Amino acid sequence: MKLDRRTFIKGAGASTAGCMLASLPGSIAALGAGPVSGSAKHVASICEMCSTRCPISARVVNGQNVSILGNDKAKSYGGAVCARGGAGHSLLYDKQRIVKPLKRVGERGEGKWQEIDWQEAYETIAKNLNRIKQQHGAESVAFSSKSGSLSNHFFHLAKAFGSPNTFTHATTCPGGYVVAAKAMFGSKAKRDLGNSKYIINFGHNLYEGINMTETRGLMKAQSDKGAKLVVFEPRFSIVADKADEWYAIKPGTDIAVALSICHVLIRDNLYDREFVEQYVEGFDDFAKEVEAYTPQWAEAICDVPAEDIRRITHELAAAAPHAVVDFGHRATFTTEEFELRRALFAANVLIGNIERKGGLYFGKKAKNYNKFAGEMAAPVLAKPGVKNLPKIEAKRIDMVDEQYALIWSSGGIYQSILTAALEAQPYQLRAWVMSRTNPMQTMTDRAKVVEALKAMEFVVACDVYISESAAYADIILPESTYLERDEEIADKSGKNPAYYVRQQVVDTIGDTKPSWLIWQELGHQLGLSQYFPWENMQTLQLFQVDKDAALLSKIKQDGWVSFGKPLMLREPSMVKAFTAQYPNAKPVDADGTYASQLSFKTPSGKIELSSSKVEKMAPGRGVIKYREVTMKKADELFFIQGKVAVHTNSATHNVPMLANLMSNNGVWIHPVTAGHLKITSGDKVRIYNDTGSEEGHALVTPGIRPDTVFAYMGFGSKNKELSRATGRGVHCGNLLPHVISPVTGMNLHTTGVKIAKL
Ligand SMILES: Nc1nc2c(c(=O)[nH]1)N[C@H]1C(S)=C(S)[C@@H](COP(=O)(O)OP(=O)(O)OC[C@H]3O[C@@H](n4cnc5c(=O)[nH]c(N)nc54)[C@H](O)[C@@H]3O)O[C@H]1N2
Ligand SMILES: Nc1nc2c(c(=O)[nH]1)N[C@H]1C(S)=C(S)[C@@H](COP(=O)(O)OP(=O)(O)OC[C@H]3O[C@@H](n4cnc5c(=O)[nH]c(N)nc54)[C@H](O)[C@@H]3O)O[C@H]1N2
Ligand code: SF4
Ligand SMILES: [Mo]
Repeated sequence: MKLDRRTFIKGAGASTAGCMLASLPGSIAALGAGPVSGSAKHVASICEMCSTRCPISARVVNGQNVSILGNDKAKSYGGAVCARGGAGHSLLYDKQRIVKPLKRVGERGEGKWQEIDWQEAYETIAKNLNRIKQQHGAESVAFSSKSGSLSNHFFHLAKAFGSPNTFTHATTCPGGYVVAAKAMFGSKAKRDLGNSKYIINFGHNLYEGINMTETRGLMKAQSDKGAKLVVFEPRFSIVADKADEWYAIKPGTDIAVALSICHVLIRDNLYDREFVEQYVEGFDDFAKEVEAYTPQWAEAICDVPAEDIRRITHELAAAAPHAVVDFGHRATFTTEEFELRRALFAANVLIGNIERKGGLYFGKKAKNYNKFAGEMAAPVLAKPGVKNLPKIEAKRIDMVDEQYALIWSSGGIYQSILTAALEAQPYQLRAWVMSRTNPMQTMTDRAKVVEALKAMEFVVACDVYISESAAYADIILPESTYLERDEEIADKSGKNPAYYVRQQVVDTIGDTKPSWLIWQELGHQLGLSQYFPWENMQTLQLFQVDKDAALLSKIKQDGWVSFGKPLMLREPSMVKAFTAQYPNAKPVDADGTYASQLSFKTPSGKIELSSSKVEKMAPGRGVIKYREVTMKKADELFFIQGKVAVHTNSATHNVPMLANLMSNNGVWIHPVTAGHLKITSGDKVRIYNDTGSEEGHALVTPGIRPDTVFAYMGFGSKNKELSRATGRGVHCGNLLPHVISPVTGMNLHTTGVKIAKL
């Protein structure tokens, strides 16, 4: 193992400089790793190697190691895990994992730590947070966490404490399409890739950015159903490689193709007129707007031949309604994500694929599903919580502007923490408590994140590693890994209701705790005990199932329990199977569907292709429109990023098994561009812009546009404690400017860079 120059302080006494990282205080190595203990039988649980959170089945094998498989009961996941899911044991037993609370004893970010016990950690945090609250108000503390099972308890603590400033990763990832869907449909939408016969994909990287059910859906559509896949991607991704047609679209110009697809659908009378008449509000305004968006117009903007756009649109319409224009996932290509994702949804609306096989649909949670079934087809889970939470008067830092009103419940504008910390806009933030998030890598403008962390009076991080961001905390709280903890039952309903639960597989290593317990115990220490009345996780789970112990035990035993049959309201075969199962089901329409029951939580109750609500929030944006955006300077190259199959965001680059598979990201560059710059594959290069500068190595490939460079994200950590990841590859977040996009509040992952041989 490599020696590290930093000084670590163990217990009360300082260890010498140059101590082995393997004996980092608070790590397993410092404890001396013992044999593996836990369940020798398969335990059904949930993966957390990424936030797809697949159902798994795991056990300890011969006291030696942990085996992780998929759960056969969850058919849409195929009973499988991906490479990262299979590497959970490598995180669990990583000697660099933290297993004791740590207190900073040097400068922020200097890397000097002292092990402390939980009581001291809680007391230190409570003393500081309560002081800041007293002096400046609870709202001056920001709480941020990746959303999911872990964030509920954390945000409950924030509310009990009195701060409105809670943030998920929304504006770095799904916020664009979620906000667009809320504006148009009144709720989130899902896609039924597996049953689609024609799929148009705008950089939805499903064969690398894996989402088990969707990735399998795309595979199923392509291999079993013979679906045609058309991909618009600036680089030759694996999805592009598996496509029937690939167009190397100019970065950030997808909206022009999307709008011209809508243009052709309307002009050539290919759209589903009946569907539009029944369900759509604002069609005329939209149709008028897209009149100008011809394929020729789009070709000039995005380098996609007009003839192909026209032909593809005709093919799409011919396959409709079992066809889909995929609305993507990480919606951060431009500042106009709101318009792009709305335009993509609009194309689906025009072909009338809503609630049809292979199209878009809305989640069927138990409450709604039971209404259709006319009986308790699926249990409805109760939501644990307390009624008497304090009323918070302070405004959120990101909600001062009306245009952002649609974001509220999806996590806030994460990067607004930077503006509030550094410019006191709209007021000063003074403390940051973060859990399962690593903004230094994942937010953008790393230097500003460092500045913001340094400007804070107090910082707490809860993680499984000393992540790049945790390295700047005052107190680090070590969470048990997902294999060591129990959590609440989670709702994973899709076309029918489904539940699953995370369960402990192995005995807890070291002095770690599950985060629900951490936030409860901290709540007590903060003097907020009345808001944390539950005893333990079992109490919470029983509350969820209304004391139905048999149901709880079934969910735990099977690990995946789904109810009823998949239902899409406008799909005759599905409605038929549904009504055959439930004798008291709602009566069907004359055409044998529930089409007349389809309604939308928008002001008009219809799908809003144009929206007066949006016009009021953000004047000029009621109708979906093309707006030109400048992503780079004339003499720069586009810089874009994506996921790689064997790593997760910023989370796994230090996990030994995955670091062994891949520990560096080459910078993809086209041979012609490389030739001009005298760069050949493997050369050391500098990639730089006004935001930052990074060193890496070139990967010369024709699989990228000549005006674009690409790197897989999450590499190039600058934190010495993550020794397997430090300095390996280009750190993308260090090159991306701090931006808050209109309406969605999204940050931005595409920018301009220059590149030079070193
Ligand atoms: N430049 C650039 N930036 C991006 C992206 C990009 O493509 N390019 N992608 C964006 C996207 S899509 C997303 S979703 C975000 C994700 O960004 P984040 O929300 O920050 O999530 P991760 O990087 O997945 O993981 C964050 C931290 O969680 C810790 N962690 C892992 N498991 C646990 C656990 O069980 N408990 C606790 N307490 N901590 C744990 C990890 O060690 C890691 O430090 O990044 C975004 N940022
Ligand atoms: N293995 C793995 N799987 C993951 C994750 C992971 O980190 N690793 N993270 C999970 C998470 S949090 C998410 S959000 C999803 C992300 O899922 P996706 O959004 O599908 O994946 P990304 O790779 O982030 O980005 C999508 C693709 O967009 C391309 N691209 C960049 N700019 C443009 C553009 O202007 N136009 C077009 N058309 N394409 C462009 C990139 O080259 C990239 O291939 O993946 C999830 N699954
Ligand atoms: S996609 Fe892979 S890493 Fe993500 S939850 Fe599923 S198995 Fe785990
Ligand atoms: Mo994401």
